Amino acid sequence: MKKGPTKSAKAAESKSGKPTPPKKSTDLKKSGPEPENDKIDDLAGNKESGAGEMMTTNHGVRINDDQNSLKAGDRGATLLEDFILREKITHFDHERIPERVVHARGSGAHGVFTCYEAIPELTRAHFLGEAGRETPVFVRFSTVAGSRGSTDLARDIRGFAVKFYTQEGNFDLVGNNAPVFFIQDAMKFPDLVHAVKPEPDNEIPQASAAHDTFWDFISLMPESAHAIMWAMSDRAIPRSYRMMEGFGVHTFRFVNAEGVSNFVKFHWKPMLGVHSVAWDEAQKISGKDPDFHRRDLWDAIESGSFPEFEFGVQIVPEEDEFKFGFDLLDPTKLIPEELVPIRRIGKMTLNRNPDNFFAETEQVAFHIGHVVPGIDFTNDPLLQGRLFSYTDTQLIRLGGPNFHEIPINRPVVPVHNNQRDGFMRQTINKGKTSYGPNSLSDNAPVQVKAADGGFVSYNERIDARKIRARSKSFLDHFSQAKLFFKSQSDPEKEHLLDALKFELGKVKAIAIRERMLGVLNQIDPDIAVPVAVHLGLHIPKNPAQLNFSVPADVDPASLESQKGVESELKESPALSMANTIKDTIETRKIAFLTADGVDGQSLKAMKSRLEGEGAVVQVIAPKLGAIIAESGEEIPVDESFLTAASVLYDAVFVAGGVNSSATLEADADAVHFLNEAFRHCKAIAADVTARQVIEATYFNKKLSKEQSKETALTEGVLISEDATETFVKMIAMHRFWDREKPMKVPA
Ligand code: HDE
Repeated sequence: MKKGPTKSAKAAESKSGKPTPPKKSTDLKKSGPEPENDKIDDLAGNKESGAGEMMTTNHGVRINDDQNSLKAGDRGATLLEDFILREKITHFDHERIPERVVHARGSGAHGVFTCYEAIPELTRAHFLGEAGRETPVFVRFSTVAGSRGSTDLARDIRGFAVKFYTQEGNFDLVGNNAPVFFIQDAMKFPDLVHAVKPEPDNEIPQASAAHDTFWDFISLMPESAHAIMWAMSDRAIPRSYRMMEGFGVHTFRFVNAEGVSNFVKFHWKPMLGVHSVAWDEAQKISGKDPDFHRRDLWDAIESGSFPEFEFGVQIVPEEDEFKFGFDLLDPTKLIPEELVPIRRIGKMTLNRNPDNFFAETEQVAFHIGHVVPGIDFTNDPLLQGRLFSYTDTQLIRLGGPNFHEIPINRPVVPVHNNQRDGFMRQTINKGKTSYGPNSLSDNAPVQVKAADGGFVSYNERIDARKIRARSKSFLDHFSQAKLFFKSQSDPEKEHLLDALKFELGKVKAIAIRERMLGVLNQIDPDIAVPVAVHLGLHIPKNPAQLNFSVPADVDPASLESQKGVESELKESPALSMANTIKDTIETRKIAFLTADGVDGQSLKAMKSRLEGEGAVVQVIAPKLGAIIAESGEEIPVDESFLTAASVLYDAVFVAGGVNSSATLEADADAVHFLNEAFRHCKAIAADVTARQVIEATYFNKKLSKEQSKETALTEGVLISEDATETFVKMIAMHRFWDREKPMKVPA
């Protein structure tokens, strides 16, 4: 991760930013002083409000009075003639556009992608063609089910969409933070989304799958079993957008200059590791700070701690298409990393926040069909359906066929074709010809040879009958769901079971709960039994034949014997977050609990050590302003116990000082802060003179009698004269999940 002032953001940007489009005589004069605005904004004539700028109407007429409407006398009726008022109100009336049908809640960032090494043997894509080659990107992270204003911490899959502004046009990798999807065929997508969205009669619940219609659908769609495992796992409550993996989900194709194709799965690997929060914590964050992920992303970039993700590919040669016990075209299956290792071929660094949320994050239009030469599609039936949906949805959401002209969607290379007119057309095309072939303009624009970068679809042989069907190779729905569960650490398994108990516990219809137990039992009785016990139900002995993924004329029972091959792996360690990166505390937020009389020296020593490692420290006290240290020095306070909450931090330090400790020990909010941090398995350290504050907590009696630096690394609590080194290690471990169940405290 790069550290440093915004200067480095600018430097990275000017190296990597989009090339300035050629100036046109019609361009408006640029008024923003920021150099990065040169790239996208020039053509659009965008402006940043600056000192001394004169206010005008949208047509450039200078406004003399922006306070009063035009009236018939100062106490009279408003006149229809007031074109300034009407323009202002009309614009306001239309300021909201339809939100995305799914993925409505999102946050964006600009960045740069850097290629590690050329891979011409795999793909002719120019942006992957040279070590060190930089390509500007825009990323949008999102939740799926909730509305635009919903909470970031909903249990949900996260969208992970990246637009690469390459020298050969835009490439959009529109992925998720889970490698598999709920359904196998695009035909079922509207049903899935209708089921998960708030119920149509009362629009309840917001941003949550924990309701009858979702589980009704899922219980009838066994192909969703694997994705359900991911959605019920801690992956669905990430600590940060900066700490999640991203997946292209479908199998794509790489195609090289000779036209040779390999199958490819795309991956994003976060440099800070993959981390999550606790479910109880997620629910509380949703109230304390529903913008938690948005704020986290924004703050990290503002502070110069640029989020970084490595770009990885799994390559499967064409001849190995049928080598696996699952179908590469089935989007409910992943390729275990243990079978096909991930090759890391580049890195994405997010180094600039958007200037305007609406213009960029809201108006960005991704499309799985935006590919560049060297990247191509497979026949995954979900992928194929997506190829239609994305442009179609932009037509209604962004108001017409010219959304590609919105600055955030423009390629950095010139656009020439015979498409014209339509709502909101920005380009002023000159000349008489808008057709081809033509002789009046020398046949321009001309087609481009493949050798000169023209896109040529992969020459796949197709020999088939027209048919509505599901391939038999798609019908094993449970092997990989089981593989996922078996590969989790014990705490992860517990969390997944708790999530199922919670979600199904919110379902009102007993028949749906029971049917779902039948499905879970087919994945693994180790899942179904504990969930059934919690629900107080029996697992159905003969689960109904649930395969609805067949046409009306086929008897689902006839498919029983057509299950796919069991996964060859019993476990895949790469699927567990327990095996992620745990060697950095960069950007972790640490709460320092303090009060008047604090030992300023020990506080400062700890603060500078943690900040030196890239962590963010905030001083929290009973009230805002400043605290007076033992020495009489004033130490500024960042948050009070009223404005802060333990769920917004990764770890807690109780600073030393006799008076400060006495105050904190007696302050119920301070003690609650600690209890809650403990319940959520966070690292806690206290100066030795603050022992009494720890003694006031519920968890004190659960700690080992003989405490040491060793017990600190298993229990996650350290009381010491010199806590710094061990505390850094404890924070880097992220959470002490193992203590969660045996040492649970009320908080
Ligand atoms: Fe999407 N999806 N999707 N999707 N999707 C949209 O496009 C759709 C699917 C994903 O930040 C929509 O512009 C269909 C899989 C992301 O702007 C819409 C099908 C994956 C985003 C749409 C799928 C995704 C979207 C809504 C099944 C993971 C947010 C607004 C055939 C690989 C992009 C929009 C952003 C958004 C359709 C399945 C990822 C309606 C029909 C699988 C990250 O077009």
